[in-house]
Amino acid sequence: MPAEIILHHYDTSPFSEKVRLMFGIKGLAWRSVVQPVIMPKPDLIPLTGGYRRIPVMQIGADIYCDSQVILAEIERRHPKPKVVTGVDWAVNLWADRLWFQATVAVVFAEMGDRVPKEFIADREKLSGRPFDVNAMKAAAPFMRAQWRAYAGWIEDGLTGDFLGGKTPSLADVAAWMNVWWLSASAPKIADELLAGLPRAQAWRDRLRAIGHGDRVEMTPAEALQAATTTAPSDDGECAPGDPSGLKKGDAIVVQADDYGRDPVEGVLIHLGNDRVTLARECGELDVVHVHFPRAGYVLAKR
Ligand SMILES: N[C@@H](CCC(=O)N[C@@H](CS)C(=O)NCC(=O)O)C(=O)O
Repeated sequence: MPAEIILHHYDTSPFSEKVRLMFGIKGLAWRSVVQPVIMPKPDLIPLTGGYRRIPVMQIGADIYCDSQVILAEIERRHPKPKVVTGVDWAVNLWADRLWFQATVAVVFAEMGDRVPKEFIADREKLSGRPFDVNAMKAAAPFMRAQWRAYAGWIEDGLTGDFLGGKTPSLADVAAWMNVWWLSASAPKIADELLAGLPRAQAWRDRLRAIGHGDRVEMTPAEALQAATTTAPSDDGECAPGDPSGLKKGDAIVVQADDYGRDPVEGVLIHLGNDRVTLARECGELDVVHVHFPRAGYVLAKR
């Protein structure tokens, strides 16, 4: 029996929503492990080796960190229907970074005063910057204008039912996260910012109707067990001439280049333009392969 797809996530996580929608588009069955919204995450860190962000996908002893590599792996294992086309990955990074920054500012300008202080302290540690609700309120008019400009691109890009044409593409999935989160946490503002954009509004309803595939809950202990009873899926290969100069077997450290930069150490086993994989041995787990995207991550020799 093939190993199950396990998603470590929590329901309010926008980056997880990208993956849940991808499961819906592909019609996949998956297991859901709900992780805490703030540190500590004692059931996640043993799998990732230090990476704390959400979502993380696990298939047996393969651990995929970051929605970029998660979506790429789902597309690779389940190519139908095809979701990734053209320069979708570039659109994905724009939606993850520029558009998301605007969404964060607009959302927390609205609900920042109601957020528990433990959450604020956690996110300050994660970003290395103050979580300043007053600054977000002051920036809100500018950020709302940015958000509206980005939503306008969606309106203009919708020549069919989806940005991908007749069927949803990765561009739809990437953009959806921002619209979904704002609509869920500040519905009145979302409606204001989508006013006069009828195609974007109908697109939001269409994506919402797709759902999340077939979700069944799993305990963190079962997920750890799934990692110990399987071996990683393949041995990987390192493309010669990679600009990093790194070679298979090197002891390396990988970390995000934006926030949540907790380093993950391991032995390099796969290096391509889109993905880096390291092998880690950890305690009661034998060997797990931990996969990260290249775009947005920094690698160094230890
Ligand atoms: N580039 C990452 C960003 C992930 C991210 O920022 N996730 C948020 C939740 S949506 C997070 O991890 N927040 C801190 C936490 O949950 O501990 C990705 O695409 O997965």
